[in-house]
Amino acid sequence: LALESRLRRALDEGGFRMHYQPLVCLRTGRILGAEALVRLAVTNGPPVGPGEFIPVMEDNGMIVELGRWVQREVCRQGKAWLDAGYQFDLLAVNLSPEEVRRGGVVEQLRDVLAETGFPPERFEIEITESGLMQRGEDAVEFMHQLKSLGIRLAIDDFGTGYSSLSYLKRFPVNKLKIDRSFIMALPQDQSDAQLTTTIIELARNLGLRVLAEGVETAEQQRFLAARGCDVYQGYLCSPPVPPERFEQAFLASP
Ligand code: G
Ligand code: G
Ligand code: NA
Ligand code: MN
Repeated sequence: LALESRLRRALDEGGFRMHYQPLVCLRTGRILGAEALVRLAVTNGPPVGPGEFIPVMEDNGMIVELGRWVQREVCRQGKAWLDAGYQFDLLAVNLSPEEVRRGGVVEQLRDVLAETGFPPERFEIEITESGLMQRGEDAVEFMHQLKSLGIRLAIDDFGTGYSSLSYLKRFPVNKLKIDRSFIMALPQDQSDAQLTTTIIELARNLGLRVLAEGVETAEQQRFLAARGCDVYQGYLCSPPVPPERFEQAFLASP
């Protein structure tokens, strides 16, 4: 089946799944929650990751429908975990700039939160730095609308998108996620070590939480903890896993 028809069918017939990657507190080691990442179930064809199918869905507009499903599924799952007595601080989902451009996201999220009863203060939206900077002034207004729902906002892939400091000050965000490309070569690479240290200090000076993506070694974890980074995410703890696995391995038993 051609990729586009496979994606259409997956939307119509429940062929998408969410996986959850733990977010780990660098001070205490506690699991704070998860980033939810979409997966295409392996039926009718070879495995295809979101890095491949998200751009296709952005081009043909299916991203709007996928985004709605992702938000509803994560809120539904999160509410079920809370109702079962599992504790966590937050679940995060990605929002593509193309979903934002096509409109209706704020209303859609308001509906999903109301419908599922998931507490908005435990819901985080991740938007890439480049996606925000493309939109300039509009992004400031859009983020204020999202904040008015009571949710949290994170800037994803931070360090890759040329945010001006003046925008950063005006974006109503809670967290910076340092892009994995800066973490990869830590602690040996001098310039990445400098950059990472500077981003952590910048976040702290602005009163923002700061998370390091793509942490794979204990050395990287120690480097980041020593510099006051709040949270990490990466294979050192776990790759993204199915909800049953996340619940069993990472959520405190109710
Ligand atoms: O999980 P993985 O590393 O394969 O993700 C590849 C890319 O797909 C990442 O950039 C990630 O942000 C994006 N992605 C994963 N899940 C979602 C989703 O639910 N919505 C959007 N818009 N992007 C996603
Ligand atoms: O673009 P975004 O940051 O939303 O995407 C997260 C992506 O990073 C996912 O595809 C996830 O599978 C991947 N990822 C998560 N942790 C690690 C890691 O420790 N190493 C590498 N190489 N990739 C990771
Ligand atoms: Na992300
Ligand atoms: Mn990222």
